[in-house]
Amino acid sequence: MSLLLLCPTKDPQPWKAAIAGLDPSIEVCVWPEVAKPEDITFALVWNHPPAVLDRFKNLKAISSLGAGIDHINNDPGFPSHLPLTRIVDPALVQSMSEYVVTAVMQHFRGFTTYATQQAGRVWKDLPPNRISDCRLGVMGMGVLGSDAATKLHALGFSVDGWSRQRKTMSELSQSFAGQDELPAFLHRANILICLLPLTSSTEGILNQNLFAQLPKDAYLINAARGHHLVEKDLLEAINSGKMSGACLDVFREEPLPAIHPFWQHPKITITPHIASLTDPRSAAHQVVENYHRANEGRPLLNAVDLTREY
Ligand code: NDP
Ligand code: OXD
Repeated sequence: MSLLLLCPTKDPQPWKAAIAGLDPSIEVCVWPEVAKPEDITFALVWNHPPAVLDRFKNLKAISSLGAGIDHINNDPGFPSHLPLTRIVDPALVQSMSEYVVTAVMQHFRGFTTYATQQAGRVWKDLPPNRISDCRLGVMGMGVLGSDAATKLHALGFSVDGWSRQRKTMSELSQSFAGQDELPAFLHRANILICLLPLTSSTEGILNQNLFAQLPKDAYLINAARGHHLVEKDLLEAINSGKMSGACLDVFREEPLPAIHPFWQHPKITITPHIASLTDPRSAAHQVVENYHRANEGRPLLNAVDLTREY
């Protein structure tokens, strides 16, 4: 029995150290150096090459290294009969809320405009904003969205949420649910924050039709997945003056190609998919626990319901 780190874009050393610190008896292999593929019973996966997973004939379960599982679910070689788990971790939640609060505040306090002014040595104030006049709309009220909404509410913002099932959180001004209530949710969102999983229902959801339903000068924060956004529709909405800008952490192609128009756009802030990075020091515990559970045929922590795709 061995645990495979199948995460070519991540440094394996912190994971190896964290796993060894919790259980030194676990044999950890790092892709592509796998001497005995038949020994692999559990795989921790991130940005893996497609059609590799089905080479491990004795796999009992697969874990995403992150909260999202779309990268595994969308792999045609994914052995979908196997249980799939994802990371649910307080450190990941905290880090995402920090990102979202930062992105909201930098827009709300005009820091993007002041950065442009600084480049031209311009000393000019923007009209004051009142926090109570700025309504935020959080798309995706799961583990990450609900924490971000709570922290933004604590700062004084009016926060709405949108999800499949209605929520009963006192921090929300209103909880909107389902496709039918999406227009009402959008009509009042001055800042729209996307924390949805990427599924067949949410792919391309941030498009021209959606932007048209937002108030004038709305701002977009997308920290979910690049494929939620129709990039040319966002450029059009910003360049036409309909939207005031965007803060984007995720892109259809990552790394974002050097020629991409987002790089130079004065109203778009870009971060390189760092909104919330899984920290092995806190997340390895559930991976080790699931490794043992999978080998012993016990129910897994943070199992994904593949029928809903998240
Ligand atoms: P959860 O599964 O906990 O929450 C997903 C939320 O989205 C739920 O509230 C769910 O509704 C809602 N939802 C799903 N489908 C729909 C739909 N069709 N219509 C309306 N609402 C929908 O996920 P997390 O909060 O843990 O993570 C969200 C995503 O964030 C991840 O999938 C990942 O892509 C992204 N992410 C990005 C990171 C980054 O660094 N940029 C880091 C970590 C995650 P309901 O509650 O009713 O089920
Ligand atoms: C995740 C991510 O899904 O980092 O955890 O994108």
